[in-house]
Amino acid sequence: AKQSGLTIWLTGLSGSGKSSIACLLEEHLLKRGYNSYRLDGDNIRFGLNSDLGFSDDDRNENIRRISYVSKLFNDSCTFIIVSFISPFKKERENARKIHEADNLPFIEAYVDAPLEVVEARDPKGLYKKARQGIIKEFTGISSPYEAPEDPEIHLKNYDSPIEKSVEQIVKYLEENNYI
Ligand code: GGZ
Repeated sequence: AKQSGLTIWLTGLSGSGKSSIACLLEEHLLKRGYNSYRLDGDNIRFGLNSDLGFSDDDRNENIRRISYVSKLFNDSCTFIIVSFISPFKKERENARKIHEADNLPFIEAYVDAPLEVVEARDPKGLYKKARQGIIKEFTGISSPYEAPEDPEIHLKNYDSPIEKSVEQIVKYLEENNYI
């Protein structure tokens, strides 16, 4: 049967592993023959959304545009994997509404890693700069992160290899007959 569209929406702090999970998941789905595509900072914040920064308003506009772009891809029967912090519950709920209004599955996956853990990782030194006040409005330090209360998928594998998180998502997709 021809696949229909769906969106897997990863949300979580900077450094929680969203991008790595998204890459590996995309690879897995492509190998199994599903048309899949990732939306992340590299292909959205540097292009379509290059006019946006990290104020609350700009983050909301970032997520609003991404919601509609992922829905458009869904309309063309592509599995979309979204990986942005998407810190605000209201905007994530709006993304869900935009999908569900067209009967497109919206699967929220919370990449749950404690601040202490991601701050200790700090591969790009961003948390350090945020603590020093060099980067303003940094999520988790000086800008809020509103954790999902009832996500479809709750990933708590921050001390395990990312394969484990990907397996958990794949299992969810299989159990719900999406793949
Ligand atoms: C949070 C920031 C900020 C601030 C730059 N706050 O680890 P990264 O570098 O590669 O991922 C972070 C990314 C977050 O962008 P998003 O588009 O996902 O955010 S949102 O959904 O809130 O719109 C980080 C970098 O951009 N970055 N400044 N102030 N992250």
